[in-house]
Amino acid sequence: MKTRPTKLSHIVETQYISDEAGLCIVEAERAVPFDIKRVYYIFDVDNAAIRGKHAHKKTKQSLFCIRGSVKVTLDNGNEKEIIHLDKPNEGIYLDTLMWHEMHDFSADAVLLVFASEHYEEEDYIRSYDEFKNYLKTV
Ligand code: T46
Repeated sequence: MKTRPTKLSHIVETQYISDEAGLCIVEAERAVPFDIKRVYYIFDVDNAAIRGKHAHKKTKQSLFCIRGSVKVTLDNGNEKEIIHLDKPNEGIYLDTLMWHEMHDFSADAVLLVFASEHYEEEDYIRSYDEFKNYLKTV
C-alpha cells in the first residue's frame, strides 16, 4: 500500500492484484487509516448531480471510485483542491472538517465509501457559513 500527498489530503493506492480479474484489497488501519464502522456506496448518479456539500465533525472517510470516474472538491475553509478519482485501486482520504463535494460522475460511476463512524445526522455540517464559523471554534 502506498500513499501520496495531495495539497489537502492524500491518495491511497491499495494492493491491486490483476490476473484474469482485478482484485483490490482495502484493509482497516492500513489502506484506510481508521477502524471501519460503516460502508456505503453511491451509484446511478445523474451526471449533473453535485453530492456531498457538507463536512463532518467526527467522521473520517476514504472514498474509492471502483468503477467509472468522479471529481471530489476538497475545501478546508482556506484552500480548495479538486481530486479526480478514476482508478479502482486509488482512494482519497477525507479528514474531519473537510468540506467536500462530489461532481462530474460518469454514468457508470460507483463510489465506495469507508467511514469511521455510524451514521448520525448531528455529525454533518450542511451549511457552508456554519462550517466557516465552526472552524473558528476548534
Ligand atoms: C459523505 C459523502 C461522501 C443515511 O441514512 N445513512 C448513511 O449512512 C448515509 C451515507 C446517508 N443516509 C441518508 C441521509 C440522507 O437522507 O441518505 C440521504 C442522502 O445522504 P447525503 O445527502 O448525505 O448523501 P451524499 O451523497 O451527499 O453524501 C454521502 C454521505 O452521506 C456523506 O457522509 O461524506 O457521501
